[in-house]
Amino acid sequence: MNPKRHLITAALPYANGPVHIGHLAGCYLPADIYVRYLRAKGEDVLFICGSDEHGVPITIKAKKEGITPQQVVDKYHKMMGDAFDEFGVSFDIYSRTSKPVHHKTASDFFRNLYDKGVFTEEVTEQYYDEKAKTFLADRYITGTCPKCGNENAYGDQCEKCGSTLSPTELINPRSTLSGEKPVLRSTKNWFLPLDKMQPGIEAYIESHKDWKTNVYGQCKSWLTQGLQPRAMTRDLDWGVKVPVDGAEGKVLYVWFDAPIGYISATKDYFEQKDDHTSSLAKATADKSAQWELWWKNKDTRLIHFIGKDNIVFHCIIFPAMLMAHGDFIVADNVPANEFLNLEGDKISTSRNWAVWLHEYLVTFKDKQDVLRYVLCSNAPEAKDNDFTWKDFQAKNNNELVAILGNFVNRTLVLTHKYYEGKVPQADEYTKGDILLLEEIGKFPARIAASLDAFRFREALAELMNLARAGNKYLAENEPWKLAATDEKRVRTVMNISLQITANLALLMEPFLPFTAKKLSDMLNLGGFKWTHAGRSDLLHAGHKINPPALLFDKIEDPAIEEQILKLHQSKIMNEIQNQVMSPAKDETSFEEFSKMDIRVGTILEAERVPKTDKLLKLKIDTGLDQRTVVSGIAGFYKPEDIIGQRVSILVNLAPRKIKGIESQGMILMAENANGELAFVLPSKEISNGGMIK
Ligand code: B3M
Ligand code: ZN
Repeated sequence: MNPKRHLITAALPYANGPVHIGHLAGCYLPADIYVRYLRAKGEDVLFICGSDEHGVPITIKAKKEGITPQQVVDKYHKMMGDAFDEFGVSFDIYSRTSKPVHHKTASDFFRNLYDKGVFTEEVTEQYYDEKAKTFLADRYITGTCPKCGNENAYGDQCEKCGSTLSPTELINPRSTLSGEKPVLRSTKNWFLPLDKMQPGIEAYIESHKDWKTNVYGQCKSWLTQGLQPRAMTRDLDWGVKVPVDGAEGKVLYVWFDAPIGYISATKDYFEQKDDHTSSLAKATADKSAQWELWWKNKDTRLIHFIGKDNIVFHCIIFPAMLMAHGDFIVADNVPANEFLNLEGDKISTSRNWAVWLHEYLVTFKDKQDVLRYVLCSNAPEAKDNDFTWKDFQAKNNNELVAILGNFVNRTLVLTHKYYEGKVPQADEYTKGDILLLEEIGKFPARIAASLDAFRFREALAELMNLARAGNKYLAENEPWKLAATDEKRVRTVMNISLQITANLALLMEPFLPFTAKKLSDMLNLGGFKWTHAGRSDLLHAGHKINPPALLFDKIEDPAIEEQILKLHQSKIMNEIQNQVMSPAKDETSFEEFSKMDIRVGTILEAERVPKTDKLLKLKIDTGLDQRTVVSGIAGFYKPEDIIGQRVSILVNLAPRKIKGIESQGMILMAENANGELAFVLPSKEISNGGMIK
């Protein structure tokens, strides 16, 4: 298509917690880079986002924090909006789904489909809490997992074994609201008959084989399994009320109303600001005509940036809703990313395993672009990826400082040193110069091709290649060596280096907007845009540039160690909080306890017990003797690592045969919440045979 305008949406994040690096890398950063690129090219763009303020995630958070759902969304909507702002995510509007304009839009949309007879009504049995007098969303029910026996599984999922569950599968279900056993009650809800809509959806997906493989593949797999009707209403009191008779106590399913949030945010934008520069929009004074132009005109290209867990909602359910309505365009592309992990572990708000944007800025003040750079260069575009602090430091020090910053700084410092900050006139170009200038001319199209294909890592890598080319050019020509002997050549080399610097300033803007601004200001580059990049006459001879300042500086070890320490503390806090305490044992007497002969000893030899996973055969010096003990620690310790290890050993335990070996005693081990074992040791050096009492 040859679009007249681009409507870019980024997933509406739940307003139930601050923004972390996973959010940024998954969806907001690529969306922002793409939007900045389109704007730089002079395209007509609208960049839409807002907080998703409905659904069970919000009510659960409210319960946890002991405040109302409204207080939850007010708090986090503000925090999230501020964080996006601080990191340069340049939404045209950051709206919210608790606004009246959204309630009306979503409610009207539902009513439109209802009046057309799109929904089917179904009565199903749902768990009801008789004490709290409410139906229970899946997350409000806990019970024993039928698969692994975990006593704290949720109605939709067991977090211990990872199984997807339905509430009725739980053994011994309990309501988290009252602790009571819930009862099944019938309730009527409205379903979107996706089964009947499958052919239309299928045709839509098939016409988009150009989508990213992960996105197209997931859609295909849903279609192959066969779409099922899905309830579009819920028995819940937080959300958009279902606008039909007989629906008291019901709200729209959050995944029905949230994507409509893109439409209401667009309306909100035009209500707040009626001077958008779209030529057609300007011509129409009528506000509704303005938002409708963006949502109903076939010349609009709609693109949803999301994370992979939202694919089905954006590629199947929302398009099905839009098609059933009939007035709207559907997405032309849905460039979903996979997930970003943190130091090898899944990012989690509830486990506080995250790097929060607002906290990042406390340590790394004014280093927004460093994070943007690291997250983009390591973006989980085709598969899940890992963020580590060591890698963050390496990318800053070895790439931003050593390549980009170094090239720019050398160029600007020399320009000031030799020419008092005035761009020198180039003399004759060598063959090499001409080749290089030709090469520079190709960068914009190359970067653009990657961006057009939503390959942001590749685009950023190209940008860095331009800086590399600059460094190579300086290194090969060594203007600092020629300064005294070949004044003409130095002028040419410096002129070309300055042109590369100016090109970098233009081309980096979508990725590193803060640095681009800083560099453009240093170069006095006003007026030039992305579309001018590739040229070698951006800076005319005599053009005055400002004194240089470093674009990036080195990040030292202590700052990184502090971040790693913070994560470790988080992990320990989680362990403590999640520890399921074994109940206290029955009382015992001192006499009983005194019968135990526990000594300090040392492991002399260790080997695996053949054909077992867990057992090690140990030879231990107990101070009294040397004896053999079979111990179930092979899952945690390698034989070769524990020779010489001090231990505590129960020496008067009756011997018994384990796998044909006589075990003469037992090593004492401590166990943490994850079932990991550690040796129990005296806090001071006590020699073998020392008693533990
Ligand atoms: N709030 C889920 C999420 O934050 C959901 C996205 C809505 S997009 C319309 O991942
Ligand atoms: Zn389980």
